[in-house]
Amino acid sequence: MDDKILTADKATAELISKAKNDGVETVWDRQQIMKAPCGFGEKGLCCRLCAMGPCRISPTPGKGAQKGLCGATADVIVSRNLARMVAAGTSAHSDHGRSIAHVLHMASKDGNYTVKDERKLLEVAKRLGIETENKDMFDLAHEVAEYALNEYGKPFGKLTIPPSVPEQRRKLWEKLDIVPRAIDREVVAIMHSTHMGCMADAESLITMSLRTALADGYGGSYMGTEISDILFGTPVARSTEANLGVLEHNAVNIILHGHEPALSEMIVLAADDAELLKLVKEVGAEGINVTGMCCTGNEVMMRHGVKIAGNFLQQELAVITGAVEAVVVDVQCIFPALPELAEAYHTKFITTSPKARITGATHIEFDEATAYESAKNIVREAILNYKNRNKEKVFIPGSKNHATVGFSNRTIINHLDKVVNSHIDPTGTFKPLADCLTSGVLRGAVGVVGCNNPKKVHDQSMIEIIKTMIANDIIVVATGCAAQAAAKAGLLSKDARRLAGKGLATVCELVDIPPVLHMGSCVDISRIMELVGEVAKLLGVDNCDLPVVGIAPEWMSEKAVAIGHYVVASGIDTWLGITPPIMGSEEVVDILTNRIEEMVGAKFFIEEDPMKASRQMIERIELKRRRLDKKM
Ligand code: SF4
Ligand code: MSK
Repeated sequence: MDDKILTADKATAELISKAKNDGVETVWDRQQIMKAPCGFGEKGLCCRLCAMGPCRISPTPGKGAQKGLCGATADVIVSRNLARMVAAGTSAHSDHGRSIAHVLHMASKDGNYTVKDERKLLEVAKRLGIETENKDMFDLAHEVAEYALNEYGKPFGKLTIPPSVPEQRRKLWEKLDIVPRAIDREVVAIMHSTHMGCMADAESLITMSLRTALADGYGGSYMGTEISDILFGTPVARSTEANLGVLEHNAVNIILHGHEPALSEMIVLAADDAELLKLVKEVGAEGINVTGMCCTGNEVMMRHGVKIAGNFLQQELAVITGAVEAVVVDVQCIFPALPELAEAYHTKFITTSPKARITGATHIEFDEATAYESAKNIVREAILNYKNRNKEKVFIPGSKNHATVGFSNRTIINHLDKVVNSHIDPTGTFKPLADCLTSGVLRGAVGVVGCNNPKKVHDQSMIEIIKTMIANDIIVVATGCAAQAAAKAGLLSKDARRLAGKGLATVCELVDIPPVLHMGSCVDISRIMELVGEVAKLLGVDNCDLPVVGIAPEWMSEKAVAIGHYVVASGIDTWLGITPPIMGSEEVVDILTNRIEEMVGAKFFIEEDPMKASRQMIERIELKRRRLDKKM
C-alpha cells in the first residue's frame, strides 16, 4: 500500500500500520489489488438479468454497443439496476423490522423478551387503531406485533402511514400513486418489473423505486424502531465513549457487530450473568467488556451506553488489535473477510443468524425462544478464549472520545421542555425547536447518515461536513456509522458546543444537548422522518418547505440507496457523497437530480467534495428559509 492518507481517525491509521507489520490484509489492501472499479459497473451500464447477456453498454454515447441484446438502452439498464438496489435495501431494513416484530410476538412476563416501554406500546397501538382499553399488556403487544407482521403481506389496501407525515405529503403520495401497499409486495413488484422483458421505462422505474423505498422508511424501518423501543426501551440521553481505545487490556473484549438488537440486547444482559462472571475470574480476566460496531452497536449504545469500538471500516481493525476475544455478528455490513483475519489472531468470529452464515465462522445459532441461554453460550465462548490472547500481539490505540447519545424524539422533547416554561407548562411537542428554526436562531437542520467507503478518506467527509454545519448554526442529527464518526471525533460531546455558531451554541446550552444529536441506527432514520414531519405539521407546512436537508457523505450499501429514495420522496433534499452507479444514463441523472423535484419537492445532489457539498447545503437551506418566510 502506498502512503496515501486513508483515514481521518488516528486509531484507524495506527491499526492499518499494525496490519502491515502483522502481514494481514485489510479492505484498503484489497482495494489496491482491485485497482480501478469496473467502468461499466461504476456507471450502472452492465446488465446480467438474462442469459443472452451479460450485456454492457458503451459509456461513450454513439460509440460501441448502445443497446443490450434485447434492445434495452442505457436508461433502462441503469434504472433497472438502481431499482434493484432500492429493493435490496428495503428488504434488508424491512426484514430486520419483521424479525423484531416476531420477537414482540413472543414477549411475555417471564420470558426472554418483555415489554420495557409500555407507554410506547400504547402510543403505537393507538396509531395503528388497535383498541387498548382493559387489555393485558402482553395481549396488546401480540396484537401490535400481528398488525406489524400483516403490513408485510396484506393482500389488499395500503401501508398504514404514520401520523407524523403531513397531510399535504400524504395527499401528494396518493396523487403520485406511491403510497406503498404491503412491504413485501413492493419489493417483489420491483423484482418482477425488472425481470427481463418487463418494465423498460426509466421514469416509471424510479417512481416504483420511490414507492418501494417508502415501504422501507414508513413501514419496515419505522416498525423496526418503534418495536425495538417497545421491547428494549425508548432511548434517553446517556454518556458513553467511542473508538478502538474503548477495548480493555485486562477484560474479555466482545464486539457486537451487525444490526438487529434482539441478539445484542441479550448479550449485554448475559455479560452480567453471575455464573459467567465467576468464569471470568477463573480465566484470570477482570471483567467482560461488551462493545459495539455499526448499527447493532448503536442500538445498545442508545439504550445501555455500551461503548462503541468503531464504525464500518474499523471492523477488521478491531480484530487486528489482538485484544478481541469474540466478534459476534448478526446481519448486514459484515465483511466476509473476518473469519480468515480472525484466524491470524486468537479472535473467535461467531455468526448467529441463519440469514448471514459465513464460511470459516464459528456458528452459534441465536434462537430467540431460548435467547438468554443462546447469548450465554456465545459469551462463554468469548470468556474461554481469553486464555488464548497473545499479549505480544496486542495493541490497543489510546484514542477514544466522550459522547452523549440516546436522542430519541421523546428525549429531544423532554430536553426542549426543560427550557421554555419548563416544568410549569411543558409543550410536549417540538414547538420550541420549530420556533428556533423560524426565528433564525437555528438556520436549519441536517441529517448526516450512512456508512464509510474506502473510496474516500475514512470519516473525513462526515467530520468536515458536520463541523461546517454546526459552525453555521445548523443543528445536526446523525445515525448509523456517520453518528459513530461524530462520536469518535468528539462531536457528540457537550464540549463540541465551542465549535458551534452563536445561535446553535446558545440553544445547546439552554436545552443541555450537544450540537450533534445521535438518533440511533440506520433504521432509526425513521426517528428523523418523524421529527421533520412533526415540525412541518406544527408550522402548517410540508416537509419540503423546511430548511432541512440530508446527506450520506460516505455511503456504500444498498440500504443507503433505499433511504435516499424515501428521504427525497418525503420532500427532503439529499446529498450523496459517493457517486451512485447511474452516470451511464443522462435520463436517470436528470430525473433524480432535477425533474424529481417537480414530483416530490426535493431532489438528489451528487457531490463528492465535502466542502462543496456543505456550501450547496447551506445555500439550499437559506433558499428554503426565504421561501418559508414568505409562507408564514
Ligand atoms: Fe442483455 Fe437485455 Fe438480457 Fe440484460 S436483459 S442481459 S440487456 S439481453
Ligand atoms: S451500519 S448500513 S455501514 S451506516 Fe447501519 Fe454503517 Fe452503513 Fe452498515
